[in-house]
Amino acid sequence: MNFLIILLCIILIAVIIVQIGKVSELASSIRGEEAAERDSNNWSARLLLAFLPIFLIGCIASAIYYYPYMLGYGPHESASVHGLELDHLFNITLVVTGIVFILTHIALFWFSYKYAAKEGQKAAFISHDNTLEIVWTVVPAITMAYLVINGLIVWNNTMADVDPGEDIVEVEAVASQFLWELRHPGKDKVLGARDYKLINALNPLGQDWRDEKNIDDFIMDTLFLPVDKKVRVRITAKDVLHNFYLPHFRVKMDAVPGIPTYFVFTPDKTTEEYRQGLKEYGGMWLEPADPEEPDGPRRWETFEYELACAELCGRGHYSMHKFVRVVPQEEYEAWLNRVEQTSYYLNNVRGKKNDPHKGKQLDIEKRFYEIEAAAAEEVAAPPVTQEPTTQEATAVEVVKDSVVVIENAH
Ligand SMILES: [Cu+2]
Repeated sequence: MNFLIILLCIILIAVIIVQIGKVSELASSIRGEEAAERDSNNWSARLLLAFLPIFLIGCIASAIYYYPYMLGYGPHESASVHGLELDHLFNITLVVTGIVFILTHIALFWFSYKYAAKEGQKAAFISHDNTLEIVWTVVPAITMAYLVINGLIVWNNTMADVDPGEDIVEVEAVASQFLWELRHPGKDKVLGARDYKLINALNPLGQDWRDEKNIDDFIMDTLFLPVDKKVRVRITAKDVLHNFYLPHFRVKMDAVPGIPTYFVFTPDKTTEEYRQGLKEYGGMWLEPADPEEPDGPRRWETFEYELACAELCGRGHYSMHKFVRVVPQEEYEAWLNRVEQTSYYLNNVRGKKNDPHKGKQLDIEKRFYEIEAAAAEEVAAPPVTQEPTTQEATAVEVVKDSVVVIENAH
């Protein structure tokens, strides 16, 4: 037994000696690495300091370069009333965060240089500093409170709904993969009832035809809006999450299946006024819209407000795009008179098996006869200005069809 213990001790002592040898070997190699690390630290510190002016100048230069392209700057002043308020708030936030951004980055890179590891230098131990802690708590608290309170005020103004009985234009935007269906309430200004259970190939929005308010509702290809009038958009989706986004009007709202949302805004610049603003701004807006046609229309002349989907909703997300046209009130009324005949009900349901108003003379039809008769008397009828796009070229064709429907109804 004693022999075993002595043998174990000898083995352990041998192991310890070997380990001590290894440790001293490691220590010497670490001393070499330390020198290499110090060298690398010094280089990193110098490079970080050199990066500071390049980075800050790059940030400022890119902001100046993209200035005319950014919403809220250059010629892109908001085209809606609440948008101006939002842009102002964005600018305040940008100034505050911009100052913090620049100062913290100067401190970050300067400190990396100044306090890089040096031989024989020990880090100072500061347990706490009351003044410093009060300053870095109170200053951000006051700034954040200012931004948040202002944000809440602007949010409440932006999200305010319309008052009952207020004179507004209400339209509906229904999103689905991958298109927008924009429903106009027609002359009665009231959107008809819908029920998702009624949705089928012949009734894409699930309109309840028993509700007479549906009779004059029509689908717009371009979102036509009158200037200086409150617009309320009912927003919903059929399948997945989408987002109703009108960048020039600072309008953005999720379209959620099963949860109706809305947005109220007042466009205060017609498409033509916005185009004039772009023309006055000059620069790239004076270039030809099509580079292959140098004498063709300029970019400012072809500008259109746009509606886009701002939620990555699937493979065809990019194609959820429509134009928005803002026109003076008189032009809007004239447009409404022309396109009212695109009523979905009259063109697709009237007289069919599922028509609940079969055999009944409808007011809208009487009105159309009068319009048709007046149009026949006029030598040159005004052209339909609603522009067909690649997605739905229904507007013009439906006008043609509606004449057929009206004739059949008699
Ligand atoms: Cu979408």
